Amino acid sequence: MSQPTQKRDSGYEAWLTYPALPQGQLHKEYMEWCGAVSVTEEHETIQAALSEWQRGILLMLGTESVQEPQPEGFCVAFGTFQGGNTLIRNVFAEMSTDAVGAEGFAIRTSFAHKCIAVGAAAPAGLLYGVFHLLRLLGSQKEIGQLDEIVNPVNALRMINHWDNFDGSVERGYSGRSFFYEHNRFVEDMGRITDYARLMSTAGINAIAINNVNVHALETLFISTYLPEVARIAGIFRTYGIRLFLSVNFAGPMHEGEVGNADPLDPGVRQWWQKKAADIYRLIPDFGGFVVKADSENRPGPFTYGRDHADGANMLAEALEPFGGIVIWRCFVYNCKQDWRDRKTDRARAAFDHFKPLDGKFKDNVILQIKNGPMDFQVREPVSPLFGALEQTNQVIEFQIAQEYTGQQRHVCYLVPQWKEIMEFDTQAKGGAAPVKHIVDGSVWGNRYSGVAAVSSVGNDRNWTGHLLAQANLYGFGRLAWNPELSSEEIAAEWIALTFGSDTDVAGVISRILLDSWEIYESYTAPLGVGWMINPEHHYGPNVDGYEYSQWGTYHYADRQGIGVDRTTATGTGYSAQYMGSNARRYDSLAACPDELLLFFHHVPYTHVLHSGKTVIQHIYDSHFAGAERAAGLLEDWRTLKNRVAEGLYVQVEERLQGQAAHAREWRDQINTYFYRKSGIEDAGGRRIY
Ligand code: GCV
Repeated sequence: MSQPTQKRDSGYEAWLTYPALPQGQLHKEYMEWCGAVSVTEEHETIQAALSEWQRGILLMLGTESVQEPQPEGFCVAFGTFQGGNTLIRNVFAEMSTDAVGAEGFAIRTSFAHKCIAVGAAAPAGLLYGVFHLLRLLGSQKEIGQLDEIVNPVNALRMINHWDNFDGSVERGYSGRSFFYEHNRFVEDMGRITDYARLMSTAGINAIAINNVNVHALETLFISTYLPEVARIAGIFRTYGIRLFLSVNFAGPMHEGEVGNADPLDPGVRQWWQKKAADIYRLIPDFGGFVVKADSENRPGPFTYGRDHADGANMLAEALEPFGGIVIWRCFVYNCKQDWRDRKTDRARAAFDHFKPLDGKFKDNVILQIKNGPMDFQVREPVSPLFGALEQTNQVIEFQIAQEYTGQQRHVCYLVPQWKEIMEFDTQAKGGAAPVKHIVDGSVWGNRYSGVAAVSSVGNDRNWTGHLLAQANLYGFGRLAWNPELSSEEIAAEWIALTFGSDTDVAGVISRILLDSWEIYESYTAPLGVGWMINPEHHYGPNVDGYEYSQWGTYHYADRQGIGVDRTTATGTGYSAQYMGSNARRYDSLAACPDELLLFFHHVPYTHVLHSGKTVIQHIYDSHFAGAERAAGLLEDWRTLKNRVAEGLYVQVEERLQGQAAHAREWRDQINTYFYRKSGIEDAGGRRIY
C-alpha cells in the first residue's frame, strides 16, 4: 500500500489501516515495548513482516520502531528458532517450541530479556505472528504477559478467484480483475502486492488466480503465459501464499498436441506430466490445479466413459513428483433438467456422484465440496457429503462473493452462516463429528484438509464494493485459521483494525454486521426454499425466475402450498443422504427445523410452524419485518456521521440506502406473489398489492 495518505479514506487499506491509537496508559506501554525492533534475518518474508510491523507502529503509535534496540530499553524481537537472533534463542530456550507447526508461531513477553519475542519455525509463521501482535495492539489488548503458541487449525486456507483473462470477474461485484485486463496480465504489480499483504495478514496461504470456468486463452496459462503466472507466484511467495491455477480438463486438445483428453490415454497422461514439469521449473512452490469437470458444460472424464477418480488421479499423478495437489470440485449436477421431471433432484447430485468413489482418489487429490447441496443460498442445509467420505481428502467451499446474498450491495455478514455450517454435526463415526473437524482432517485423519472460498474482490478502490463486505473477506481468513473464533470476535477485530478504537462506533457497526444475515434472509426467499431471483445475473426478486428452467432450482408453489418434497416416502429421498438423527429430523415434517422446512417438505400455506405461525403468515411477517429492519440499518449507520472518516461514511450510507429500497421491492414482490397465489389475507391487515 504504497501511498497511504491518499488512500486512507477510501477503504483501500482495509484491515491494514492501522488507525491511530488514543493516548493514555496503554499507548505509553505500547511505546515502551514497540519503539525498537530486533530482526536479524534477511529472508524476504521476514523482511516483509518487518516492514508490515514498522508501518503499523508508525500509524498506530505515531513513532518509528527502530532497528537498534538499546541494551537498557525494551523491544520486540522477531525471528525463526534457528535464525540466529539471540533474543529469540534466549526467550524460547526456556520453553518447548516443538508444538509450533510449520505455519505457527510462539509469542512471549519476557521481562528478563526485556522483549516481546515472536518466534516461528519458518518465515511464514513469523509473518502471521507479527500480524497477530499488530492485531493485539490495534484491538488495544494487554501485551505485558503474552505467552502463547498459535497454529492454524486448517492446513489449506484458500481463495478461489473467478477472474477471466479479459478482465471480467464471474460473479464479481466489486469492479474488474486486478490480475488481468484485455487478455493480458497487468504490468503494475502494486495492487497484487497489496492484495497478497491483505490475504496473508488474514491467514490465507493459497490462491487460485483464474476462474474455474477455464476459457480458451486461460487454458494457455500453463504454457504460453507461464512466465507471467510465475511473476505473480513470486509476489505471493513473499507472503507465504502458494499459487494455484484452474485448468481446462480438455487442455491437451486445445494446444493441438493430443487429439483427445481421455484420462486413461498414455499420450494424454504424458502431456500433463510434461506440463507439470514445465510449471515447476518456473514455479517451484506451485500449489496445484483446481478443476471443474463435467459441470455446467465444462469438459471432463465422462466424455470418455471414465469417472471423476480417473480424471483427478491422472492430474494427481502428474503433480505428485513435485508435491502438487489436485483440487477437484464436487459441484456436479444435471444443468439441463426438464422442470416437469420431479424425480431428478439437484440437491442429491454431489453425493450420488462422489460417495461411490470414496477411497478411489490418490492421496494428493482433495475434493472441494460446496457448503450446501445447491449453490450458496442464504439458507440451505449442509452438504451430506461431509462425513460421508471416509477415505478421501476434502475441503469445504464457501462463497465470499455475495452472489445470492445481496451482491455486495446489501450488507450480509456471512461469518455467522459459515460458523453454523462448521458446527453442524454430521454424525459420522457415530456422532460428534462436526463439519469443522471433517474439514480440518481430524475425524478421518486425512493427509490434506482445509477451507476454500470464492473471492469477493476486484479493482474497486475498497476491494469489495461494499465496504462492510470487507468483514467477510477478513472473516473468512480468520475462520479458516481458527474455526473456534466467534462471529463477534472476528467482527470486533475487523472493526478495530479498520475504524479504530471508538467503542460506540464499534458497537453500531458490530450490530449491523451481526444482524445482517438474518435480515437479508427475512426479506428474500422464505424458509430455506432458496432462489426466487432474476435468472442469470441473480440479483433482485423474481419468484418464478427459475421455476420453469433447466437448472433444477424449483419451489413448486401452487394455490395450496409450497416447497420441495425431499423425503424418503413421497419425495426425492434426499433426506436419506444424511446420517443418524439428521436424516430422521429432516425427513419428518414434525421435526424439520422451520428455517429449512420448504427445502425438505411441500406443505400447505396453512401449515403451522414450530414458531406457532402458519407458513403464509410467516412469509408476510418476516418480509414486513425484514424490510423495516433493513431501513433500520441505514438509520443506525447515520448515527455514525462525523464519527467515522467521511470517505468511509458516505460509501456505506449510499449502499444502505440502496439496500433499504431494494428490501422493500423484495417484500412487496414476495408478499404479493403469495397473496395472489393463496388468496389468504395477512392477519396484520397490512398493504399487499
Ligand atoms: C464459476 C454457480 C454460478 C456460476 C459458477 C458456478 C460454479 O452456478 O452461478 O457462475 O461458475 O456456480 O461454482 O462453478
